[in-house]
Formats: sequence, C-alpha cells, structure tokens
Amino acid sequence: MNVLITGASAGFGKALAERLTANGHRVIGCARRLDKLNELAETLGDAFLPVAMDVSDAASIPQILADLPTGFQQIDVLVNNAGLALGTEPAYKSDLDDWMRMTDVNVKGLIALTHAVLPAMVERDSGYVINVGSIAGSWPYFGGNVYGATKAFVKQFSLNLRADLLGTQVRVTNLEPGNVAGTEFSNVRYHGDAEEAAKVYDGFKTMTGENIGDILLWLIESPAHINVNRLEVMPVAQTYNGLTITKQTK
Ligand code: 8X3
Repeated sequence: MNVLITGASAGFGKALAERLTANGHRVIGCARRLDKLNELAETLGDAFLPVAMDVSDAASIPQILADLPTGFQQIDVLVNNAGLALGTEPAYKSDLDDWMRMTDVNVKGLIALTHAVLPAMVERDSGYVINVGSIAGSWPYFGGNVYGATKAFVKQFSLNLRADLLGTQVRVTNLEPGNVAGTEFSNVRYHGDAEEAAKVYDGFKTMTGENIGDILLWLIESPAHINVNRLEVMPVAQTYNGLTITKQTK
C-alpha cells in the first residue's frame, strides 16, 4: 500500500512511517522540514519518499501531488496527522495569531489535502482517510478553546465524509488520542518552554508516539470491509472528571 502521512518528520507520523516501511508498505512522508524527512529516508530506505509540504499552503498541494514520482502517485491511505496546539491560556487571554495558525493547519490544511486526494479514491472505489483528531474534540478543558474546536471540526468532518462515501469502499476514521508524551506536541503548545511542556507528563505513565503508531498501523492493516468511525484512546491515568460548579461568593 502507498500511505501519505502529513507531519511525518516526528511524533506519530514518524512512528507510523517506521512501522509501515517495516511491513512492506510505501510511505509518502510529508512535512515542512525536508531535512528531517531526508534523515528518516536514510534509515527507512527507498520505501520512504520525503516530500516537502506545508499543508497550510493549500494552493501548493495539487502540484505537489501531481509531481509525485511513478510508484508513489496512487495514494491508498491518507493519514492527516499534521496539526498543532498553541497556547494554554483561557480564550480571553489567547493570542489571535495562535488561533489563526491552529485553524490554518488543523482545519484548512486537513481539508485542502483531503479535497485533493479523495476523488481518486472514490474513482478507484478503494482508499482510506485517517484523521488524527483528539480527545479535545469531544471533551472541553481549560485552555482548550480553539485547539479543541479545530479537533471537533476534524471529528465531524470525518463523520460527514463517511456519510458522503455511502456506497463506496472508501473508509474514514477519526483517531482521538489523549495524553501522549515523547512528541513535539507539548513543546509547541508551550511555545518552546520545555519545563512547562514536561510538566504535562509528570508523575504518571502515559502513552507514547510509538503506541499511537501501533494503533495507526493496526487501523491501516485492518480488514477492508470494516470502518472504525472513531477511536478514542487515553492512558489509564487519564479519565473524565465531570463538570465543575463555582460557588457564589458575591
Ligand atoms: C492532545 C491531547 O490531552 O492535550 O490532543 O487534549 S490533550
């Protein structure tokens, strides 16, 4: 199978690329940082094609896909993994540029690439779109504001895609991970403050990018007649904690 992964230079994307190539699949590894992808290509070999792509530059996507070399042109599986959280402040203290950037990548980038790839899947009556959502798309939390909203978009977009694909063999899954350490996620969210970023994982056993890579591989290799609509995964240490009430003080 040919699998296009966005955000392939690190984290879930990198872990998945390693697993797919080890299992005999070909990977079109996309990310902004071509140097990181080239490093990965050195270890993964010819089955890994590094492709510079900024999903937030929607206008560039059709040409990048048209330029894919022979053997990599057919995209059997699209893994929309590129995405980011920026900031943990409440909405009234947030940076508008952060909100716009999250929307550009998590929403507009994801739909632009899907829009470019999906018609050929329908034409072949075969294919699979996996969107990397988040628990933040279902469960509100302090500081989650626009990040959670983008992931709620990804969840509903995934479900609506499946509705449009009725009668085709094209599959769609929204994978919704909770707390995962060992990726760049938290560092990016805290704008490079490594100390604050590390606190998110302090004192409990959480999931890793490798755990998510395993789950993604399992989804991709699952029987073609089964559609996992949504898959929410958390470390055992993380769970729901109900709603909150503030007592009246004045
Ligand atoms: C990120 C997971 O737990 O920070 O998508 O919302 S969490």
